[in-house]
Amino acid sequence: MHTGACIIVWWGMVNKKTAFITGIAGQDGAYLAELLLDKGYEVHGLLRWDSYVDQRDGAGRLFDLDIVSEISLHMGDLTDAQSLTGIIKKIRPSEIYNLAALSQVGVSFDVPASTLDINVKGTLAVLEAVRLLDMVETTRIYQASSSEMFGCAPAPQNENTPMQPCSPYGASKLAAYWLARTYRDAYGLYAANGILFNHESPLRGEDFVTRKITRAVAKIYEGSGEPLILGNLDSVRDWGHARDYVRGMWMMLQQDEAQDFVLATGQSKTVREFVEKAFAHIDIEIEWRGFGVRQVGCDAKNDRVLVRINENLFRPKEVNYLLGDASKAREILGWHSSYDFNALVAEMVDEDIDLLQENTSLKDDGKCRKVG
Ligand code: NAP
Ligand code: F7E
Repeated sequence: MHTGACIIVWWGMVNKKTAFITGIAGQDGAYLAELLLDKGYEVHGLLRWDSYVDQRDGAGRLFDLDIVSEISLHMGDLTDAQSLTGIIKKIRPSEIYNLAALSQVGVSFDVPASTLDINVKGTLAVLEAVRLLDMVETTRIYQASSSEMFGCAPAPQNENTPMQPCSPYGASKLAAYWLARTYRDAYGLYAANGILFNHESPLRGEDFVTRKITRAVAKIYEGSGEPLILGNLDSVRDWGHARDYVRGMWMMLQQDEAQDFVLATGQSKTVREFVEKAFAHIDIEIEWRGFGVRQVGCDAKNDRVLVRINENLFRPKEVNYLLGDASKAREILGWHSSYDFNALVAEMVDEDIDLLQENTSLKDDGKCRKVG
């Protein structure tokens, strides 16, 4: 090798960026890890102990993306500040993406104290670790903030919209958001809040409404007679694709100064429209009949009931209307969302059909089921 080439390789090795992702086994963590590996980063991730012990299950998305062998996984918990500090001290990452959270809004009403412990104290543990380890000059932090912080504030929402969270989850994310801003202002820490609107994908958790819908539609396509049971059909969300949003997270940490950014598509749809679009993808037209919780969604061709409502799935308080204005991210980061709503729904339904067919053929062969 030429001396020049040697120097370039050596320069690349000593300057290889190191990223630490909390919540690496979640939807965003997995896509972000993939993106950072593609960019040449050394990638480390925090895995909760039970996910660590049973990685095939707990880190299923990293196996699905076929990247698990390229990542260093560390057993820990966001709420265990000492062990977290120990991990950060060992890795000394140049970028930390704090994605770990109790992220299910409905669940946060049932376990509000755990929600605050993980989402607020966990974030504080990350910020404090960087400060106490004297890494303020060398480490940048991305904080996973959320459009749920806007709660009932009028749409469209942007970085200047006053926040009015209406769930324990929204309140916890707002507290964490302010902690990140406080550490930025008080200690000069590079901490950027990404205020992300809903983003989905085939890797979305099955307890979120989009994936619940696409899985049910795929099962019906494959012959299931079970209807899809949902709660509030009329809430409005601004749904994008997770791959676009993790790219935005990385962009936020490449600026000269830390700032907060909204990421959103600027298009809003109701849950009802998502249901209709997902069924339309398998050539079923949904016709709504009845009112309130007695409403049903029928196959317009044969009257078969495909969607029912269960009032237990309604939340104690709902965020009715989320629609993001991402002009700041477009102007400063050059970020844009590349998927439209139809493409997102189609990809999720198709992937769920493929997954069911793969699982069925594996079962027919008498082999193990695919994990994912
Ligand atoms: P997700 O799929 O629910 O992933 C969250 C991850 O956090 C999971 O892998 C979970 O691990 C981990 N985790 C939970 N508690 C933990 C703890 N105590 N210690 C360590 N890890 C813990 O969420 P996501 O959709 O990827 O979202 C990523 C982040 O962005 C979250 O902070 C979420 O609140 C935020 N956010 C998401 C959206 C969205 O639409 N997706 C929008 C705005 C903001 P286990 O799997 O082991 O439980
Ligand atoms: O609900 C309604 C539900 O749970 C969307 C998280 O990633 O995005 C996500 O929070 C809507 C709500 O997401 C069911 O009432 C109806 O109005 O998919 P979801 P979310 O609450 O918007 C934000 C930005 C985050 O930060 C969060 O981490 O759908 N809905 N029927 C239902 N929702 C669920 N889960 N299940 C139902 O059966």
